[in-house]
Amino acid sequence: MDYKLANLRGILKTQVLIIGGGPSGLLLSQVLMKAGIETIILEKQSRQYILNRIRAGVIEPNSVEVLKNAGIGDRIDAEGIKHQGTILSHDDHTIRIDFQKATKKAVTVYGQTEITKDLFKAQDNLNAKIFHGIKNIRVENLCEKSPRIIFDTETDEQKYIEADFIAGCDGFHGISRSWIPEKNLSVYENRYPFGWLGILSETPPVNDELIYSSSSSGFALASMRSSKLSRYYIQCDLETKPEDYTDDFFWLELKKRLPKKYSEKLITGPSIEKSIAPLRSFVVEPIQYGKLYLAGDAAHIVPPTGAKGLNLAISDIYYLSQAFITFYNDNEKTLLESYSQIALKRIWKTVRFSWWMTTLLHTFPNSSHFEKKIQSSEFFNLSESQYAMGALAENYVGLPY
Ligand code: RFL
Ligand code: PHB
Repeated sequence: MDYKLANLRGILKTQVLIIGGGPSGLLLSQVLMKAGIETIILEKQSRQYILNRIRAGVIEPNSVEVLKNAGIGDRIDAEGIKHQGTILSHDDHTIRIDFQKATKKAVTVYGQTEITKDLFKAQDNLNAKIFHGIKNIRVENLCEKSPRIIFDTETDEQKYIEADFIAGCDGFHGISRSWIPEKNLSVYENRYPFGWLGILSETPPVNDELIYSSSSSGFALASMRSSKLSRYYIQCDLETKPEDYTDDFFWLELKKRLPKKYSEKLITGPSIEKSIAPLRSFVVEPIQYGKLYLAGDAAHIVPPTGAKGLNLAISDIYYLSQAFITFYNDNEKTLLESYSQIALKRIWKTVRFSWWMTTLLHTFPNSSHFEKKIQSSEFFNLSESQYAMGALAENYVGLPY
């Protein structure tokens, strides 16, 4: 169907059109709909596909608060596991970072998959309009009063939506970021020369707190989803694929990399999911242009070492939703106009922390003897300084909004 015909057949209209139905897009829609603002979500994948993605596991208290205010706190309260601290190790030296002592706060272990499930359910209860399987999405009049999005539905029907605003919540590989002209955009990127190979296994976690372990064989992380479900990661080469690693190899490598007192009690079993994620830091500036507002991984990526990606997406949505709500309720544009500036301040502090945690704990293939010595010294400085541990705790539990 051509564009004019679609126009004649009726244009869909909404207040905030959201590209991407991952955690950022779903949460934004949920918060706005609860405030009486109309939304439509356009998502490339099926709901099942999104719910099968295994990603984040650690949620900051600020994030829990935002999720609760959005009306999806019940299951987090009932099933989330509160962690008051975490273990860091360097070879066989271990330290415990006590979040509670340093900040009086705790993080919650609750999977991104579960948050997404809770958000879909809450959105269904509000009769949210979510188009799945959409294709060929493009934009017109981005800097005018009513920008338009044109796309093909799952059944190849062309549709056409006019909105007051567009929220780009379509992740790192999404399209919306490319709608900002290159000359208006600064890109900051750091690619790390390794990835994380992650597995999920139906085995009890090796410890009741997470273990971030740096060893001469490389980094490893022992995490969990519940008392019966473990999530483990090992640093791996970027050129490899998940199929290159047998479960036996994974467990052997993990044992080598965890401190002895933990590896001795590691319970192994078949993996039920195995995937590789490359590590990078990436930020664009500004994260608003015309009527487009970017949020979450569409605007920035951090390496997962500080458990910050999803939490940063949630803080973006907090700022952006407040800005839309004050615009619609009070006809006040200040927060919308300063969204990029306000959100980027917290984004950069979190990018710094994630880069620092990554640099502290990973084996860098070409690092000099000097850099290796500095890395050890950084760890021992941390282990001997309450202030350094306090700074880590403060960042790990999440900086204030
Ligand atoms: P998402 O989750 O990528 O969702 C974007 C959605 O947009 C859709 N999309 C499109 N839709 C329409 N049209 C297009 N052209 C589109 N292109 C894409 C996609 O299908 C998708 O559904 O981004 P969002 O919502 O911003 O959420 C960000 C988080 O997913 C991410 O930051 C976290 O998973 C990062 N992360 C972690 N974050 C934490 O806070 N704590 C953690 O413990 C943590 N662990 C992790 C992580 C990420 C990992 N990987 C796999 C990179 C562990 C790992 C291994
Ligand atoms: C996870 O459980 O998937 C997880 C936990 C902590 C991180 C990254 C990922 O830093």
